[in-house]
Amino acid sequence: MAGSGRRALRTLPVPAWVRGSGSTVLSRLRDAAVVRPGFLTAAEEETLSRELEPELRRRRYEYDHWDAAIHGFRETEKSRWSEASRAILQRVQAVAFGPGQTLLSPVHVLDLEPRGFIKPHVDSIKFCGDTIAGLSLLSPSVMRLVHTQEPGEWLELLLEPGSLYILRGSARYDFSHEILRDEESFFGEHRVPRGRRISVICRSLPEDTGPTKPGHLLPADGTPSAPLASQTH
Ligand SMILES: O=C(O)CCC(=O)C(=O)O
Repeated sequence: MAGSGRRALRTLPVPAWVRGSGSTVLSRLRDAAVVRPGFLTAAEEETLSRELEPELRRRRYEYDHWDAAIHGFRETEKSRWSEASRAILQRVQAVAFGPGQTLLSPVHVLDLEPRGFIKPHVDSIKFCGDTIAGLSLLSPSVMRLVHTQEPGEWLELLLEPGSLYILRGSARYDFSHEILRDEESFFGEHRVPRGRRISVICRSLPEDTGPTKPGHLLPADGTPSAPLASQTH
């Protein structure tokens, strides 16, 4: 985003990375939809990107699958990480997840090309527990959350490169989330131009089921959908 817009946002008295339809929803979701800007140092961001790039480059971007929740993406599920990256993921775990929560393994890595976007969806409760935590790399983006029953209630999260977002509880269950396409990528009146974005997403396991494949979604209308990922695995 433009440097001047960024400076202006930093001066706002409310958390400048989260905006919403009203003070009630903002205060209700204060601990349920959290953005930690600058969670990664530039060096840590570089470590993750460099480690992910060769795996991602082997895959092709996918478009317009008939019921896909994502457009213009490639992805991988990664279990083996370098020591440096493991240390970063452990920091995510410590900040975002409680001691009683088990994380889904492997970690989901999603690469959106500049025109790529994620449609509104609620992660399936079959495959994902109470908490989703994502690191954003390379490009800023805007994540929009909309209440599934009260569409007038919404939040927007500004996700800058190096930031961590956490969705838990009501933000994860009662609100759909999406990553806006470039043409719609505004945080309030601030344009947030989209480039290629990589996200590294950790999820807790559903409390009462065993490990299973990550990335399965329920669209905002509640209809069971295809995996977040393509049908390819
Ligand atoms: O790329 C992201 O950070 C969001 C991914 C997403 O929507 C999801 O994992 O359900």
